[in-house]
Amino acid sequence: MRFDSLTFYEGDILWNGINNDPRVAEPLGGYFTTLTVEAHTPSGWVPADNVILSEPLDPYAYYQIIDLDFDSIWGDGIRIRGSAGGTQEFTSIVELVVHGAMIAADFDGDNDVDPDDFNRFQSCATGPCLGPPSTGCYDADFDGDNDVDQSDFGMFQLCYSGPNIPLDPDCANYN
Ligand SMILES: [Ca+2]
Ligand SMILES: [Ca+2]
Ligand SMILES: [Ca+2]
Ligand SMILES: [Ca+2]
Repeated sequence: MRFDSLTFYEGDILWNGINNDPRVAEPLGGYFTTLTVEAHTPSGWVPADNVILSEPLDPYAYYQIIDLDFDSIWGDGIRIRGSAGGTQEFTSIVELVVHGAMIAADFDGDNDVDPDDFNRFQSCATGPCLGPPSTGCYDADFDGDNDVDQSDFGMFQLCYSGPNIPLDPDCANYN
């Protein structure tokens, strides 16, 4: 799938009494000094380019909520990585919200619609009114009528781009 941005929710930096109130004492840990974004691709974890933080990482701030914007990146997983600050070198996070889009027909999430994706589609085909699709194949039922048949294939064809040729994100707008 395509990842566009994420939101990092920092957790409790007073964890287990290690830190005192950061307004009166320098935090011993619980914060990142750097933050990068990586997507999992067929060639491993790849860093996102042009990551922009909505506010700077601040060791003295509790529960920071930071939006990270970056160039769209394709993969089947996403993670943040960073260096831990302070002598205790721990970090804290309560939630990570990821924004992106599943492009229908690009089943393997590599930003094209090619024979690899077709093989997946074909293995899911049921024929007209012969649904429901088997487990794990619901995303091949593009028109949502509980089968994977010629009408779904027609939609697949609209999105076909060829190997390593970027797909048209609007091909998914079938309605
Ligand atoms: Ca693909
Ligand atoms: Ca049908
Ligand atoms: Ca269908
Ligand atoms: Ca491909």
